[in-house]
Amino acid sequence: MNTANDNSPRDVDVIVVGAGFAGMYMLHRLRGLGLRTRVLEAGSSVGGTWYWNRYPGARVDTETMFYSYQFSDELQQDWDWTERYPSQPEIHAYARHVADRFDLWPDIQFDTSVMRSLWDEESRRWTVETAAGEQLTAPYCIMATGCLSAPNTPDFKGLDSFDGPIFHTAHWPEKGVDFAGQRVAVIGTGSSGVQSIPMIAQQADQLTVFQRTANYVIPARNRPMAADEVSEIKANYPELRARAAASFSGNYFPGGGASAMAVSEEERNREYESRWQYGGLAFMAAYADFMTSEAANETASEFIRNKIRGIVDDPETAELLAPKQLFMCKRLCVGTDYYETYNRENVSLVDVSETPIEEITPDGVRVGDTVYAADSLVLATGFDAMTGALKRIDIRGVDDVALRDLWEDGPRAYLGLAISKFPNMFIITGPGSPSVLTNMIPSIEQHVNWITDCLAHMRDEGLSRVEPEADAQEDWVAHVNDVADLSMRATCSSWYLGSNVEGKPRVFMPYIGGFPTYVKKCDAVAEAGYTGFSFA
Ligand code: N01
Repeated sequence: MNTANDNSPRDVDVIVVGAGFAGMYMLHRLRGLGLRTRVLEAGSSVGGTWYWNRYPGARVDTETMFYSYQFSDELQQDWDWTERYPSQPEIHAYARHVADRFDLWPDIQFDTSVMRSLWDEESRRWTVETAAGEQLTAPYCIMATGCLSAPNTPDFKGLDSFDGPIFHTAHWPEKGVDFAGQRVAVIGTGSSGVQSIPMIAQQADQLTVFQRTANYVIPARNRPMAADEVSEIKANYPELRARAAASFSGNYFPGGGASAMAVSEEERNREYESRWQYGGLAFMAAYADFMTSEAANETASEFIRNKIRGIVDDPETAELLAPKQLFMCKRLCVGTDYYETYNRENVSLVDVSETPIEEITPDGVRVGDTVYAADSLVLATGFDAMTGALKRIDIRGVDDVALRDLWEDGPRAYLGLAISKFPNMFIITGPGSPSVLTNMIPSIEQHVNWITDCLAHMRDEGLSRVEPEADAQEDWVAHVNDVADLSMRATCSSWYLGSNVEGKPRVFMPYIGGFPTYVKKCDAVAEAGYTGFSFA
């Protein structure tokens, strides 16, 4: 592996920040345009989220035959996924395979955190500064920094005083952790907690889970991929990918009904049961009105609550695990033996919804007057989603305006792709694009393709500066908010809204108008000569 280093050129055509699935594909496409590119990556390998999130049980919850690149038919035909929902090591191996196959390594500089990115109008260049003080310049800067990449560590009183090790699921030690014989406390019951809790429970002597909000967890039904199933999907990839692209979330789910209220209770429950057995996120596609009809939503919610009551032996624990908020309002979780884990004698659940965690003490977690003893603490407390990774970099555009200040009341970006006052800068799957509400890899590919086309257009037209017009951006932000207001998804506390991070403005960040509508809009903008962008 030969990677970019201090001796590589410092002045290039494009700087890409991040070597996850977005940064890798962006590099590949930029090379195709003949642009000299340097990718700066904080981790020590490619893969982004699939490099950092190495906690026990980490695996994707989108069927991986579809959670994969489609830009290269050879790649999708050659690569064999072994499980319906591959684990982090397998996805990371896939990322490394892509880097090998397309010879990406020489242009990626690892262990390099970007601290600052400054626009200079006179030279029309970005200067990007790393934590080591290195400076690189380029006319274009592309932020492939990820939507869920800035870990959120709540400011628990006394956290530093804890005597044992503290692990964040999003920053897990590469060599793994052995919890054998230990008392472990896990804080957080989102997707990361849901996946890691059953695994930690199998190892630890005692596990105490601190739950602030119960989540809906659908069984994954993970299994090895059968050879004939793989070959059938591979043979039909173009058609299946097209079907996924035409669906609201860019996912391949078995189709459902228009309204849960339009069918009898018996029929509805048959549908729910079949999706519960099928497993995974496809449960969301049972009926189209879960986010527009409270009554429809309640039927799915109650079905799942009853499942929990049927699985969990202790009725009090079952009631604590039964979610109170709308189904799908928070990101739906997919798990393996999640509810079953609470039947183990070494696992206990502490509800902190009404009495919050007071402090972390040297030997445990205090809630009210009780200290729950722990030797190790696991923070499954999620991310400063969508804006965190960008705001943690000091990005300055025209007239030295700071992105952090401009976004103080919430993110504003045109199509979630570019930001007014930040010329020649693009963001991949930024706020205001469907991103986290969709299958991420197709969404990444769509953005990378769009940016590549825009850069090719500029080259062909002899242009060297692009920036969204302020009015077009405001119109798009207003549209994103209007669409969000139509959905009940924006009504409960969730990281989509920023409500998991103290002090973060409450703004529904992703575009909830659906993947096909969004793609059409982006294509129309490009076909009309990039309406809403000004060029020079
Ligand atoms: O983070 P989360 P995550 N005191 O924000 C709790 C993707 N992902 O890392 O809900 C007590 O969902 C917080 O409580 P509450 C996926 O998109 C995918 O689990 O805010 N608790 C919550 O329970 C996912 O949605 C995969 O009340 C506190 C938890 O910490 C997204 O990443 C796997 C607290 C955080 O849950 C984020 O998931 C993993 C406090 N002060 C992640 N602060 C797959 O593909 C926070 N919490 C399967």
